[in-house]
Amino acid sequence: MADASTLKVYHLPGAWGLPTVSPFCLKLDAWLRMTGIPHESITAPTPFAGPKGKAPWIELDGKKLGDSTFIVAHLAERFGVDPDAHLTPAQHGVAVAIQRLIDENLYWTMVHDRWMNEANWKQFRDIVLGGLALPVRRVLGPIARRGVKKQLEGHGIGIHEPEEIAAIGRRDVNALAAILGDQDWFFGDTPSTIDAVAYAQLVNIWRAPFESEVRRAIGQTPNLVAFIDRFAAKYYS
Ligand SMILES: N[C@@H](CCC(=O)N[C@@H](CS)C(=O)NCC(=O)O)C(=O)O
Repeated sequence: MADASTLKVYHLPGAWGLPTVSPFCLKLDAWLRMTGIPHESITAPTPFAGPKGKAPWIELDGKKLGDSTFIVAHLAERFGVDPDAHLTPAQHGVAVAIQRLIDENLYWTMVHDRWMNEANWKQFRDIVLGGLALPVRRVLGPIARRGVKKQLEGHGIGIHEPEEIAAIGRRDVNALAAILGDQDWFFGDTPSTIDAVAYAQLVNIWRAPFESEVRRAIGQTPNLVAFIDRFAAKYYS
């Protein structure tokens, strides 16, 4: 019987063999696998019940907490785990910079490809809204899409042409491939939080059967494809 000290993790629905199509939700899921913290995983049909209206969120000790980065920091303290303990201060700094590239930039190129490309959207809407009854999905779909278009414009990436957005995404992918080089993990032989961040975003682009220049770019970087496979084999086999 679950009590308040049972960690409940809420995430958006999954597809393509992934537990969730949200990179932020998958980041948290991957980090929980990395750290072995026991939890109950719950699929939410929308992010609206989260304390910030976004997924993922958790419930623990009678409180709700949103934002994958805040959640990771809170859980690391609450459960006394630190998969980044072996990093130097400089590596901690680089990890923040890589995470910004992934969460605040590369993520939005994926959002553009999923939501704004007509052919991709026709497939994706039934996945991302798949937890809702069909009549609700039909009403909510166009409203959600308009909201995402506004978010893309607010971020800034949405004012660009599709080819320009593809170039931005390609540059991020190539930067990640160059940073990883021939290492197994972003900081050498031992995985750390940034590997969960990178895996969650890259696999969400790579596994989705969508038309995407950024996906093609990942396919052209064998070390990133090997990294995705390595992470999946270690934590999701
Ligand atoms: N900074 C947040 C971002 C979370 C986020 O943007 N989640 C998306 C799903 S991938 C979401 O819930 N979007 C709904 C919306 O913006 O309305 C985190 O790290 O958790």
